[in-house]
Amino acid sequence: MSVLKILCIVISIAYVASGSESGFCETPDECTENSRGCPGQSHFTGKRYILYNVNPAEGFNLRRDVYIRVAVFLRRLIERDKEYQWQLVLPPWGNLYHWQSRNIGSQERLSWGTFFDIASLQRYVPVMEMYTFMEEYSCGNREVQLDRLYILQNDEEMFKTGKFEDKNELVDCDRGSLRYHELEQHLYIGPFWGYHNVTVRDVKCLKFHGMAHDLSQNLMPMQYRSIMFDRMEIALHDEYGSKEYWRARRSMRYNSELYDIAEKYRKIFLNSTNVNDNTERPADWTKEKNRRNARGGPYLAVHLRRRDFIRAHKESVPTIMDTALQLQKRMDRLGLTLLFVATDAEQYEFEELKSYLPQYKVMKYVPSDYVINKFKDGGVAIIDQIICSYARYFIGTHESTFTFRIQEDREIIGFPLKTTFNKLCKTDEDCTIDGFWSIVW
Ligand SMILES: Nc1nc2c(ncn2[C@@H]2O[C@H](COP(=O)(O)OP(=O)(O)O)[C@@H](O)[C@H]2O)c(=O)[nH]1
Ligand SMILES: [Mg+2]
Repeated sequence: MSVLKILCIVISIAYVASGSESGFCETPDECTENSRGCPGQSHFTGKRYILYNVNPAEGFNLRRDVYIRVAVFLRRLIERDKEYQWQLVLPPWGNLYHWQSRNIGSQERLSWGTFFDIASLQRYVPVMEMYTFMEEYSCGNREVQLDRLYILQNDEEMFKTGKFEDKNELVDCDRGSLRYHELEQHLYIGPFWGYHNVTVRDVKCLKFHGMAHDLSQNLMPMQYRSIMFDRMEIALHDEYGSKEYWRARRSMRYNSELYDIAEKYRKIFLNSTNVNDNTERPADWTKEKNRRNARGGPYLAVHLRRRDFIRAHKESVPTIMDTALQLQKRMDRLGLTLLFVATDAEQYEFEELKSYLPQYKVMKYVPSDYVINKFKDGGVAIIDQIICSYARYFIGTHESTFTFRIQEDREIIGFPLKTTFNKLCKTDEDCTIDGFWSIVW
């Protein structure tokens, strides 16, 4: 037995004796590396880390949905498995297709704290920012080496035949198309959110079909301390729309400064305050209760999705003129004269919309330099979403996940259903709603 191995066992025993979780020591190298860098940490504790990433083409609001799948999966895992302390590492935000503002600094490697309230998330499952993970995991070393990465892949055959069944099968990777490359044995580099000091020992391709919890069979915590799943959007929800889904969703409170900015804007420009609008909420989401008596500020909010949607959803996206007609009709019926527009439209489209609605006050949120520099395009979009979520009446865009997240927030705040599940239609005639995505408490 080598000296290193003996050293390893001695340290292991010392930890068991001192009351911490029994550890393991796979290879002498890892053991000495870690014990040198940071005594009393890492391999000898029961901490296990799950990381994930999503297809680069996916937008911000679908990514938020993927988070819920992972969070519910992790929560269930923690309930079942008390042997390890499972931690979820939050994938930094960056390089999203829609984030096109220039001269506001880098929109890469943004922490979750930029957009969300981490303490709130932690009331649902133990999460940590990537930078915290990197420090903790590598014990202060610069290099971070993950143990294993699974790249999830759809089973194309199932999509062809339409016969879907659960699958969790290791397959050969098509190395040519992989975004991860083997530099040497046990050393792969890849697009780890732009962190060049992150590598992984082992990459496996996994043909997967099933719910997120089916992924647990791949964790192997006796062997691996850190596991990452790429293309996590392929895993399905364990509990879509259940009480557990909504608990995870409710834990996704935004960064409190974003609420403050939206609140100030509502007060100044939309004559809207939580006290007047019956939209006060407890600071802690776990204390929130089922209700349907939120009133909302005296404005109609519309989410007007344009740009890529004009082409991708031709059959449902109206012209600006048809949008104005539908809005006017609804405003008049409700007796509202204030219109808040959240949109990714070009400025000239917004001007066109306003020109059709001269009888109303039409508002759009324009961030200050401070706000756009600090919170970037993602934060400005959230401010738009918050303002929409406090309106007396909301109209969204068909099939937009940006709209879905607003509807969910309104469900949580406690609005009557009919004030929330409304959408713009191609023309005024074919306006039927698709049903309600109601909250479960
Ligand atoms: N500020 C702002 N940004 C928007 C609005 N609508 C769309 N966007 C931007 O465009 C992106 C849309 O992509 P995504 O989140 O995938 O939603 P979806 O494509 O509508 O389902 C958002 O994440 C925002 O960056 C809006 O009303 N306000
Ligand atoms: Mg999208």
